[in-house]
Amino acid sequence: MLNIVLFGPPGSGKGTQAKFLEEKYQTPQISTGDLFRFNLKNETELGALVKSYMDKGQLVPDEVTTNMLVDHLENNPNPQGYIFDGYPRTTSQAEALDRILTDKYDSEVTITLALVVDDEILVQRLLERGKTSGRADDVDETIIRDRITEYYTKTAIVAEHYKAQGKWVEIDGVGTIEDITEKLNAAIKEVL
Ligand code: B4P
Repeated sequence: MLNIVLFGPPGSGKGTQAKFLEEKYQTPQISTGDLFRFNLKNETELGALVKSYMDKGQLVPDEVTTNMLVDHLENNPNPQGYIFDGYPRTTSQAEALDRILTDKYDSEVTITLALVVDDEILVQRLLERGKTSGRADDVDETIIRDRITEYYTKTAIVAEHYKAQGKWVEIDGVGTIEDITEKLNAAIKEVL
C-alpha cells in the first residue's frame, strides 16, 4: 500500500494537492474536513454534533473523528492505499492511524508530506476562498486565525511522531500549484 499523509495548517494546500496525487497514484483522498461537511450539509446526527466545533474553527474531538474515519475506510476499501488529507491532526489521531493501518491492513503510513506556508499567506488564501466556498469557517478572519492557533497548539506537535519514524518530509507550500505538485511527486518517488 501507498499511504500518504498530507499535513499542514489550514489553507496550506492539502485538499488542493490531494486531488492531483489521488489521480496519479490511484489512491483515494480521504479528507476528514470534507466528510464532516458532507454530514453538515445532509443534517445527519454526526453533522449536528460537529457543527459547533467547525463553526468556531476548533478541532472535532478525536474519538468522533477517528470513528468516522474507520467507518469511511470500511466502506471504501482500496488495497493500493490512501491519501489522508487533514487526518491526523493530533498525536492521539496519529497513534490511532498507525493502529488502524497495522490491524486492518498489516500496513503503515508510507510518508508524511508537510506543506509549509507563512501564516499571513494562509489567512489571505482562506479569506479569498471564503468569497465563494460558502464555508462559515472561511469568512471571518478571527475564526481563520483561531484555526491557525489550533494548528500550532494541537496539530504541529504531530511532526514529532512522524520524525521519530523517519517519515517526515517538509515541502515549501508557496509557489504555483503545479510546482508544489512536482515537489510532492519528487518526494513520493524517493519512497516508492
Ligand atoms: P479542512 O477541511 O481540513 O480544512 P482546511 O485545512 O482549511 O483545508 P485545506 O488545507 O485542505 O485547504 P487548501 O489548503 O487545499 O478542515 C476544516 C475543519 O474540519 C477543521 O477546522 C476542523 O474543525 C474539522 N476537522 C477536519 N479534520 C479534522 C481532524 N482530523 N480532527 C479534528 N477536526 C477536524 O486550500 C486553501 C485555499 O488555498 C484554496 O482556496 C486553494 O485554492 C488555495 N491554494 C491552495 N494552494 C495554493 C497555492 N499554491 N497558491 C495559492 N493558493 C493556493
